[in-house]
Amino acid sequence: MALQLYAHPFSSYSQKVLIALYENGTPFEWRLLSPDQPEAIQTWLAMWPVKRFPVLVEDGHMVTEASTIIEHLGLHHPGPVRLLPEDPREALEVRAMDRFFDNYIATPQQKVVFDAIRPEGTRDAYGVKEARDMLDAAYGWLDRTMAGREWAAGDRFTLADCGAAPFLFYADWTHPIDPAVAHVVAYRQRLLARPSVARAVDEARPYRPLVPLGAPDRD
Ligand SMILES: N[C@@H](CCC(=O)N[C@@H](CS)C(=O)NCC(=O)O)C(=O)O
Repeated sequence: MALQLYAHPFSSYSQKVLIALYENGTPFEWRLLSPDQPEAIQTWLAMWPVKRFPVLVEDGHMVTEASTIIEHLGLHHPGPVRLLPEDPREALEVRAMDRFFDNYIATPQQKVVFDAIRPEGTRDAYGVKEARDMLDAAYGWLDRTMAGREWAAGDRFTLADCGAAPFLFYADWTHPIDPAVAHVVAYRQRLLARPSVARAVDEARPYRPLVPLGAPDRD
């Protein structure tokens, strides 16, 4: 049975999985989580009441969390691009970088965006300041780390880059990356030039006006 992906093209975590699928040309069926597809939304909410996406379904089995989905694809649908190295020590570095991008780029970026769409009077200025400080700290650390690397964990594109691409893409909209952190700027550009990433970015273009704090006029 086909893989079914409950996701949305403009969502960063959905793009993380889409990039992995596109890297290996893995076929799948879209289950678009959009208001005009209420059946997909109902099925997804019934399966995963924490209301987070993407979710992958294979033969009735649900796989949640973007990183786990990508590991699942590597185990059950391997392709020419191995996104987790076979060597466990190398795989550990990939997982460490993947955690970095989820926890210290995507999480504070989402905090700033979700705060902006809260009703007036319920905003969390202190939390937003903390999130922006976290992004600055993360950009600084990443700049030093990427000084000697082409991709997040070394010279091969991996799971960690699948997340880095959409997270740095949107983080730069939300909390602009200072040109002084030149290795981060260059890495973001390398990611955008990768065909799998360019495809995910292109598919999200029609939805750009919906992204809060977005910069629809630039990549
Ligand atoms: N830990 C989850 C995070 C997924 C996530 O935050 N997805 C966002 C879309 S990019 C979401 O579900 N947002 C819905 C909401 O916050 O209500 C993962 O790794 O997949």
